[in-house]
Amino acid sequence: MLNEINFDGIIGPSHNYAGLSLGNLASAGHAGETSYPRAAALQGLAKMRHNLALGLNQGFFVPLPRPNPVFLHAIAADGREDPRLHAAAWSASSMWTANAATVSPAPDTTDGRCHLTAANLVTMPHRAQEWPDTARQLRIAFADPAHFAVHDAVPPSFGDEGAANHMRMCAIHGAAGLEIFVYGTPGGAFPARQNEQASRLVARRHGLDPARTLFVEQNPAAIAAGAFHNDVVAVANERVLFAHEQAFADPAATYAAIRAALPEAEIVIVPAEAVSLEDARASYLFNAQLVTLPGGEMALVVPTEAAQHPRVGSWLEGMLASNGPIRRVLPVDVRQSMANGGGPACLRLRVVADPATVDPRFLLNAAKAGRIERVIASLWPESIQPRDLGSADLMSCVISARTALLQELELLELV
Ligand code: SUG
Repeated sequence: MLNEINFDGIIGPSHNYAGLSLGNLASAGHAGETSYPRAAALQGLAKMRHNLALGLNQGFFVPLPRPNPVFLHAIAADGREDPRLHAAAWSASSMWTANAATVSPAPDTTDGRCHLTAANLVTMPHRAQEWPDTARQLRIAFADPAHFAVHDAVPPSFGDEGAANHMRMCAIHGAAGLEIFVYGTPGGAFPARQNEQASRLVARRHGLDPARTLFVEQNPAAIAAGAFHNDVVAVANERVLFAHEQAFADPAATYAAIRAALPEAEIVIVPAEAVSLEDARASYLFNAQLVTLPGGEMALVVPTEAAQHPRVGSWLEGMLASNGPIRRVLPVDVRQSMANGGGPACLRLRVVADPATVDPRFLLNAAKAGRIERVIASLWPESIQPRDLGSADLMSCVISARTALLQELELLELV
C-alpha cells in the first residue's frame, strides 16, 4: 500500500559551522562556532525515533563521503586554497535531505512509477558537490525499476534545490496529487536558489499532468528576510497547506489556483501581524513536518525554537484552540542542525511509496535505531572547530566513523 515515508539524513561526523551559505542567516550567524557532531546526530536520531513512535514510516540516508576526495581534487587543494573552499569539502550538508531530490509519487506520473530527480544545488559550492553521491544512494534505495525511476540532476545552468521548493497536495497520500513547484526570481540581496526552468524541467521529466502542476513564484521579500527555501515559509500535507501570508509573490492567485485544482484544499494562513517573516525565519515555524497520524489526525512536528518563541508559541496555542485541521503540535530538539539553518523539515525527504518496494536497508525500526546510536555514540567526534577542518587526525576519525556506520548497515558499497 502507498504511504508516506520520511527519509531523514543521518547527520555526518564532520558536521561543522563554517558559515558557507549566503542568505541563510543561521549559517552566517553561527560561523566559526564549535559544533557537536555526536550530539547533532543523536538529536537527528531522536527525531526519527519520535516519528517512528507516532506510528509513521521512517527511513534514512547515510552521510556522504567527507572530506569529499572528488571535490578536493577538483579544486586542486594543496593547502593554499581559500579556507572556505576547503571547508566545503568537509560540509555535512547532505543531512538536509529535503534538498536531496524532488519526488513525484506514482499516482502523479504518466508511467505510474515514482520519479526522483537528484537536486543539483548549484547555487552553493559546498552543496553542488552532493548530487552524484546522492543519486548513487537513491539508485540503491529505490532500485526496483517497476516502481521507481531515479534521474540525475538537471543541467547546472538551472539551480534546483529539490523538495525544499516543492509541495504536494492530495486527498490522501496514495491518491493523485497536485504538485506545486515554488521558484525564486534573481535580483534580490540574496540568491534565489530555485530556478523556474529547473522546476519546469523536473515536472516534464517526471511526466506530470499539467492540469495538476503549478509553478508559483516565491515572495522576493521572503527570500530577502532569510527564507532561502520555500520550506522556511510554507509546508503542505495531503489537503492542508500551512503557509505564511507573505510566502508567495501572488498569494491570492496561488490559493485560487490550488482551490481550483483541489477543491478540498484547506489553507491555513499565518498573518504577518501575528508572526512576521522575521519571526518565521528565527523560529522555523514552517520548517515543520506536517504529518497525518495513523488515526487520521494531522500533527505539526516543530522545532523547540518555534514552540518557545513568544509570538509563534502563542499563535500555535491559538491554532490548537480553534477548530482547524492541525490538531497537535509536537516540538523536537534539532538545535545543532538549526544553527546551520536546517529544521525538522529540512532533515527529511518525503517519498510516497509502498515500503515493501524500498531497499529495507534504508528503513528504520527500533532495533536498527539502537545499532545506529551505538555507532554514533562511540565514533562521532564530540566537537569540531572550523580550524580543525583539514587536520589528518580529524580526517581519519570522520572517515572511519562513516565506514563503521556503513558496515553496521550493510551498505559498504557506498564507501
Ligand atoms: O543549504 N545549510 C543548508 C541548510 C539547508 C536547509 N534545508 C531546507 N530548508 N530544506 C543550506 O543553506 C550551512 C552549511 C555551513 O554554513 O557550513 C548549510 O549548508
